[in-house]
Amino acid sequence: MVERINELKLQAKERIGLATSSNDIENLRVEYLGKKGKVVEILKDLKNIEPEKRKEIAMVANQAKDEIEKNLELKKEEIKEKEYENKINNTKKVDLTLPTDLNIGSLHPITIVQKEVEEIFESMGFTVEDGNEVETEYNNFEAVNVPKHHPARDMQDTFWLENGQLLKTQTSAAQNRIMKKYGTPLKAIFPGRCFRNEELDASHENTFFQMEGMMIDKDVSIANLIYFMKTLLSEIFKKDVDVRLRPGYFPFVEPGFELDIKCLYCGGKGCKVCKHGGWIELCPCGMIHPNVLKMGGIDPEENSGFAFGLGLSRLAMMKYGINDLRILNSCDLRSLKQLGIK
Ligand code: FA5
Repeated sequence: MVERINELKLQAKERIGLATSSNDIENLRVEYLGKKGKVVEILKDLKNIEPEKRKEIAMVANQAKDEIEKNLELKKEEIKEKEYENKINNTKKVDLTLPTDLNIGSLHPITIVQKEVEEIFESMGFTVEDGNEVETEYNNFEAVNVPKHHPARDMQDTFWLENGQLLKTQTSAAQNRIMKKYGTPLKAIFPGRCFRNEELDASHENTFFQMEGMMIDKDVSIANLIYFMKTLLSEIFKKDVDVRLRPGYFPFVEPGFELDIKCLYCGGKGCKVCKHGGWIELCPCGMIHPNVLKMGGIDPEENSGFAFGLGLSRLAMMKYGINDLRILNSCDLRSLKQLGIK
């Protein structure tokens, strides 16, 4: 009987060696180790063996069973690997490094301008910070010195959420959080999407981009503010552009200014872009109000600073000579092509 068992073991080994698929392996497993398999058949005959020899033969049979099991397992793994390799070899290969002439899209003009402005300010030591789109009423208004019922709130018709929060109307909403996070000295810009329930026209959208900037330290003055604004505009437009600074009122700055740029679309003659005034409001700014510094945890006796709220969408509009801001939100790829952006 031991001979029969050894023969069976050898036969199984040979046949397992010849198997070429997972199916073959499964069939062999059933044939040798299944309930009605060859190993069980032999074990059935144990009852006909004298009891003294039975134990020894049972041991040989079990060893044979283990060995067949092990061989099946090893072959199964080998076949699996081969099948995987074949699958990979037969899959169509794509060379991701090949050049393509497909129309694969590009950055949005506002994003391009935003990146440019970020680089300019980073080169002057400013960090770029993030703001939220959903904001608390406190951050958007109260922390920038616009308490409830202040008439300045009327200038920003706001989208309120049912939970009492709002879609931020201005990037100034991040001022308080950033002052508390970094303290002084502080040099930061924070771009972001803003939302207002506006009457739409060529220079007003309900969803638009601003870029806020703040510099706070000892002895920061209006001269610093004008220097940074001038550097920004000459770097962006790569040519001298006419700007004017006039007094402007914002509760969070004192004194406050409106920085206007001569309409690059009509050269200042007046058109629908500049509402026939020849100038476009681009970047209100001013010296940060002491109340705003205090609310941000900064001592106004020791420090001063400037803040500005650059209209990024309008800047992109001027830079690309677009005569209607709404084109930028239109998702019309033809307009990108016209701007020379592929
Ligand atoms: C503000 O939003 C102030 N937070 C800016 C500021 C910051 C002042 C820090 C002082 C210190 P204003 O509402 O004017 O200000 O908006 C700022 C700029 O955003 C505008 O000059 C304009 O360029 C742009 N802007 C405002 N409303 C719209 C709109 N509906 N569509 C497109 N651009 C807009």
